[in-house]
Amino acid sequence: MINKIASKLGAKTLSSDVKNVTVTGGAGQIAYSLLLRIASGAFLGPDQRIRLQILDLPFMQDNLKGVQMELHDCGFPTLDEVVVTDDYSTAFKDTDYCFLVGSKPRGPGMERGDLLKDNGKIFIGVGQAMNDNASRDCKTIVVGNPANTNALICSHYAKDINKKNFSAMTRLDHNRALGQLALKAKCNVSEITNVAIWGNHSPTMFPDITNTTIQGHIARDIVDNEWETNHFIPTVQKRGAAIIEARKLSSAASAGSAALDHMKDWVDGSNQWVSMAVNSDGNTYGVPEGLMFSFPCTTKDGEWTIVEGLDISSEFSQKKIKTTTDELLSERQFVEDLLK
Ligand code: NAX
Repeated sequence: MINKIASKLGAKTLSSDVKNVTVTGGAGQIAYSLLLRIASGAFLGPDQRIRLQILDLPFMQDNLKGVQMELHDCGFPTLDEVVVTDDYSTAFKDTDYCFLVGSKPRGPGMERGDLLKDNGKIFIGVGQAMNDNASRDCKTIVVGNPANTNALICSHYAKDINKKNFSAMTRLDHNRALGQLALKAKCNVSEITNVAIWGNHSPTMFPDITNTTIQGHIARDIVDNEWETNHFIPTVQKRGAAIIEARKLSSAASAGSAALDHMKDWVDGSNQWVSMAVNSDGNTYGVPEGLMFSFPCTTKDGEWTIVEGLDISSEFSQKKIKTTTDELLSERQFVEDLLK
């Protein structure tokens, strides 16, 4: 019956199984664009039936019902069910994929430290709920800021789920870097390879084009050092603030799109480098063990692998990687009492 309906709507045969996809912060602006794309099949493909399990705070439930109504109104054949809730157990029940977007925004006069602690507490609850309810293979992206340290806290509390299944989003920074290079070289982003974002999703991140090629040529032969240092790197690092300045709202559609790219490439594999913040094993590029640190990665068969053997020995690279590493270490120290 389902497949009869699906073929009427132009879809191929739908899968017999249903994948559960959790999105937190479901009434927020990133989720608004992300949910529609997940539901449409852009994440798991046009044949995979999905159940969306969308979480937001109790006082956002009316807004969330509106989102649920819109999802029903799209008539996506891939969308089996839309559950909206403020209950963590319901949101994470048997979930296969988690997009952790929900978090408290930084308010006026709020220090970064306060944000770390307030949002850190949210991710304790999320980690525990995942541990109690989610599939043991559940793949997770943390989008809510400070994303790297939130992911660290979440994975700490989801103690029965492999740390390799947790990540934080630096894909937006990666995509921003691609966008800037394509504009500069007047080419298509698909003609650019081997871009890397190292470290934290914050202005200390290091967008690195040491190994980048543009239309098959070494990027640094095409763009000059002055542009790289004084335009490219600061533009990528401060793009979030520039979007707020222009739009009077923070990045939303591009953030949703990057979260989808990140998860899709993780699940499907990618023949390109992707940047994702993942658990450091302490043996890679001198990054201390246990930090959620953005590395250039490749993905295959549902697994990410850090690209190894890159030369980061120049004084320039070392300085940039140290700055972002030190920031992540200080963030971890700040939430030390939450990691007991
Ligand atoms: P919004 O404020 O529009 O939405 C956030 C939603 O989360 C709200 O509906 C809120 O009620 C909900 N929420 C808060 N606490 C929650 C909890 N404990 N459980 C469930 N839901 C909860 O923010 P939006 O623009 O969607 O941004 C979401 C997060 O993404 C922010 O932390 C933002 O800083 C972060 N970003 C991260 C990016 C990255 O590259 N890693 C880039 C974009 C974005 O800035």
